[in-house]
Amino acid sequence: MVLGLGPLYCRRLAALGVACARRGLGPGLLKILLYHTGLRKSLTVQQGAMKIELLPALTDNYMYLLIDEDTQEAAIVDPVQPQKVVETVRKHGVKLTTVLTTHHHWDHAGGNEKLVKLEPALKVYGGDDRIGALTHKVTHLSTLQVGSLSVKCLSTPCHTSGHICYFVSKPGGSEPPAVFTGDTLFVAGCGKFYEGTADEMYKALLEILGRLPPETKVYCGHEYTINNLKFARHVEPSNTAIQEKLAWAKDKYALGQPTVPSTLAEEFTYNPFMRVREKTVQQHAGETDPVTTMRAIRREKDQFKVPRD
Ligand SMILES: N[C@@H](CCC(=O)N[C@@H](CS)C(=O)NCC(=O)O)C(=O)O
Ligand SMILES: [Zn+2]
Repeated sequence: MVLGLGPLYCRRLAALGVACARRGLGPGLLKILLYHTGLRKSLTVQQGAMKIELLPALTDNYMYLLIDEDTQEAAIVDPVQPQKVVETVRKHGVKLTTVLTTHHHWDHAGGNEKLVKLEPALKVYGGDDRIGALTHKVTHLSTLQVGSLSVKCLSTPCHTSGHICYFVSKPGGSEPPAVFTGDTLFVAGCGKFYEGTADEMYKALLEILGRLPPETKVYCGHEYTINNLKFARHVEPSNTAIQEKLAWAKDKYALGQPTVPSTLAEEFTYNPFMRVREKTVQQHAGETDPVTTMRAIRREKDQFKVPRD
């Protein structure tokens, strides 16, 4: 179930989209208008005993408030804008106990110090000593609890060497689990290889995240979906899953709605970096091996000029 965007807001955004289109102003300008007028809105996803509020931050980041409905305890993922986090926690009337940091980059961890000043008893988790206000250093398969929810830490080095994804499930629950993927896995894309190799990203995407339950919902660190899908379409022009997802994402975007979450099963249909074992992707790269394909398409995306359509 997805809650959170009022009809008035949707109408305003739709009108803005139509006005831009009528004046011949493309999606690029609409994007600038949306982001610079602060119109990116939050969204709440109910997953059984888990409630997840998506909080847009900066230009295209997401913070996520994770609430355990059974105990009203909460965690925040990558709280780069602490004031917004505190306001959202108050709105829900929950007890914030935990910070889950995916990696040390400022657009993810840059709010930690301020947040712990506002909320001093917080436990701050992460996999890298460069993370501000860190109190609990985790490694691969470390576990922790947020109320009755179980959180499993998954080490996915490559974008940064200490990157952690957080897999959240309700023991005995029947609803799909969630995974917070930071800048390792995006909807239809992956993070740049700043501190790692193609081999590491292959392991992260295919052998760690790719082996989680296929229905797992994916909550990533940035709203990059449209640009990622345009690259995916360049890699696999005949893939209808990519074409359909791109049309869907453009509609979402015109309404100011997030394209997050996806699921792991969906990612395997349109994300070129999850599809490096497919012949179509390997042929595009001129390779026959998944890891060299990963390296080649990441290099290509680093240089890719996103078409304006
Ligand atoms: N703003 C650009 C990318 C900015 C950027 O370099 N982002 C980092 C994470 S903070 C990244 O890993 N991007 C993945 C990519 O460009 O494929 C976009 O819309 O794609
Ligand atoms: Zn980032």
